[in-house]
Amino acid sequence: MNDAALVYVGLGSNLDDPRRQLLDAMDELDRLPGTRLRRRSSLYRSAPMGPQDQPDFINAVAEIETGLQPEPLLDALQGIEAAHGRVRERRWGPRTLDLDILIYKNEQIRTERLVVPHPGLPRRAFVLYPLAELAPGLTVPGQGRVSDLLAKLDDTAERLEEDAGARAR
Ligand code: ROI
Repeated sequence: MNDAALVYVGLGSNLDDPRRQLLDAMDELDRLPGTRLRRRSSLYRSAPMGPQDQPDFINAVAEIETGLQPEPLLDALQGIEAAHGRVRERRWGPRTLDLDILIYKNEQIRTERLVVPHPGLPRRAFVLYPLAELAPGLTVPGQGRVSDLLAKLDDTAERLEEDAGARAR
C-alpha cells in the first residue's frame, strides 16, 4: 500500500450495545479492500449532543490506511453502517452506528456528499478527545493542530473520560 492514504474515521453509537457496535465496526474497517486498521483510540462515553431524550453515546476514532478514494471510502462506510442496521430516522436522533470521515490525508474536500475535514470536528469533544489520543500533533487541514483545537474547546465543554467498561471485550 505505497500510495495508501492515512485517514481518521470517527465512530459513534448509542443503541444496541454501542461498545460492541464500535469494536465490530473497527474489525470491519480492517477488512475493507485495500485497507488496514492501524490504530484505534479508547472508547469514550458522552451525553448526547442534540436531543437529550436518548441514551449516552460511545465514541472512538480509528486510524486507517486505505487505497480507497474518498467517495468509494464513504460508500464503504455507509455499507458498514447499513449492515449494522443503521436507519436514518429523525435528525440528531439515536443511531446504532455512525461512521464519519474526519480527515483524509491533508486534503480539503467539498462535494455534494462529502465535506472533509469533518465540519463538526473542531467543536466536538467526543471527536477531539479520541483523535487527540491518537494524533495530538496532527494538523487538521484548514483548522490547526488537534491539541490546540482541544485546548480551545469551551471551558464549559465537558471533559470526556474513557469509558470504564470499554476494555472488557
Ligand atoms: N452526541 C454524541 N455525544 N456523540 C455522537 O456521536 C453523536 N452523534 C450524533 C448526534 C445525535 C448529533 N449526537 C451525538 O449524530
